Amino acid sequence: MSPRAPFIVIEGLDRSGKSTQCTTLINRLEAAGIPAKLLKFPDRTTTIGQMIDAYLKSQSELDDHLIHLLFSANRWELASTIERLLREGTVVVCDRYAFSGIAFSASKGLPFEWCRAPDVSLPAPDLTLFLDISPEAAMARGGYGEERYEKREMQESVRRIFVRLAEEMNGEGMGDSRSAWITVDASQTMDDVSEAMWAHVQPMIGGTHRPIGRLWA
Ligand code: NYM
Ligand code: MG
Repeated sequence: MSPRAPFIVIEGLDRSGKSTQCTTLINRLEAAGIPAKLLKFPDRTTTIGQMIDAYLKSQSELDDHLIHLLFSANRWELASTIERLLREGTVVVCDRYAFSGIAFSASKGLPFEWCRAPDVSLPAPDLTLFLDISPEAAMARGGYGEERYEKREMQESVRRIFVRLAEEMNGEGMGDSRSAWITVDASQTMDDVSEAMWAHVQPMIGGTHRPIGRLWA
């Protein structure tokens, strides 16, 4: 049986350089002759994604629980596509995933375990690269935009929860989740960040015979 491709998630605060680095990573994979597909959550193109987009732009008001479930549902919409791509040998790079879901909603005061529950059993990334930057440094990059959550205090709380998730993902008792979490210093130059990311991705590009894991299952 031919190996399946790895599933790679990029996480980080707003303005951590995630989107740029995701594109660079895809280009590098393709230059190495590896089929690769970039997905982004929220995926604002679906019907659910359009509801999320309107909420983020403050064009609609939704209960905190409801918007959390919509973000999760938006991942479940793509879950079978992710699995199919991996089995076909296409590396999937995801700009944000379930960790953003927990970090942002728990920062609004929803219970951590409640936030995790709807994402349990999603396809688990083989590698999560967390682009870590302080909210001050992120703001110095030209300030936050107009969307909900793009505020200093919110970003500080989100970062604390990402750090908690990092400890947990690398700790004992993760069962079948088996997802390596690597923190990358995102305050470095763009080139240094992409080099640091590539150093972790490059060894995986040959694929794996490990079955696709299930998040927190
Ligand atoms: N966000 C993203 C959440 O609150 N929950 C989620 O599950 C996901 C995937 O959406 N501030 C938040 C984080 C961002 C916002 O994402 C929009 P982006 O990557 O800035 O388009
Ligand atoms: Mg953003």
